[in-house]
Amino acid sequence: MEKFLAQYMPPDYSAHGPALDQLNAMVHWLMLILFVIWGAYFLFVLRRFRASQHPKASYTGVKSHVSSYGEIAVAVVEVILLVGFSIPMWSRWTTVPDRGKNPLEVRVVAEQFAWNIQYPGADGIFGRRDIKLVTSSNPLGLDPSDPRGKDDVVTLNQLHMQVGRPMLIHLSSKDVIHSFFLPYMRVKQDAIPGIEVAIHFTPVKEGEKDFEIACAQLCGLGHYRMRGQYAVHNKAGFDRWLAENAPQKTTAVAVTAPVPAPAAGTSPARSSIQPVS
Ligand SMILES: [Cu+2]
Repeated sequence: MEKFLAQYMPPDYSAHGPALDQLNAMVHWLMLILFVIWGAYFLFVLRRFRASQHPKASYTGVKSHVSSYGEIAVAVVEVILLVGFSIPMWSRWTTVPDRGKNPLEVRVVAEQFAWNIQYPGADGIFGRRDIKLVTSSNPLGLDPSDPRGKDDVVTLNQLHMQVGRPMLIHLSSKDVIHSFFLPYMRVKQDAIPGIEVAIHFTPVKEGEKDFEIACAQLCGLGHYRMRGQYAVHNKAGFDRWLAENAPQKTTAVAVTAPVPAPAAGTSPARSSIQPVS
């Protein structure tokens, strides 16, 4: 089943991906078994209670307690699934990697129709953001007077990662609900206005070909072109990228070139480099 499904899935580049694909295969098996059993039962009932044998309906119904026991059994299985599997998995997913694992922290702020991405820079601390400072040339509302933000790297639709290093993404949205989808990383999470959701995963293979950030939530007329790219580098490659995109001494925030260029008139126009002072 897993091999069969893999033909229709993008290749897997993340540490948690194989477990997720296995679960996907298990759910497909379970659904297939349920489908066959219920389908057989349906056919049996159609024949057993056909109108030619039973011209008059019985209004007394079943007298035994078999169905009650069946329902209790289903409830017990569901409690086991919830307490034994779902809650531990949920807690694993919501426990973010601690500082000891040196995660690469990134802020991703979705908007119609782009992904704004902020790296904390050399000091490892994000600059202050204020919604009052958001303009078309400062999409994240970064405070230019905050010294911690001076070294922050801001990109549009470009996410760069380091192989083997956990990613910790703080995801939010400026306008409507979007969904941050990295198919090769087996990551999908809604971006919700007013809420910052932390997601984490570890890319385990280098690559960038066909890596696309997709918006998986119909979010407006330009939804189809709300795309970004991401790349997984080795350490040297990632450090080089970060150094190349680090802001100049005179520039508080550097923005790498947007790719693909937004169509005219449908998105706030942005220059490729945006000095904020
Ligand atoms: Cu969207």
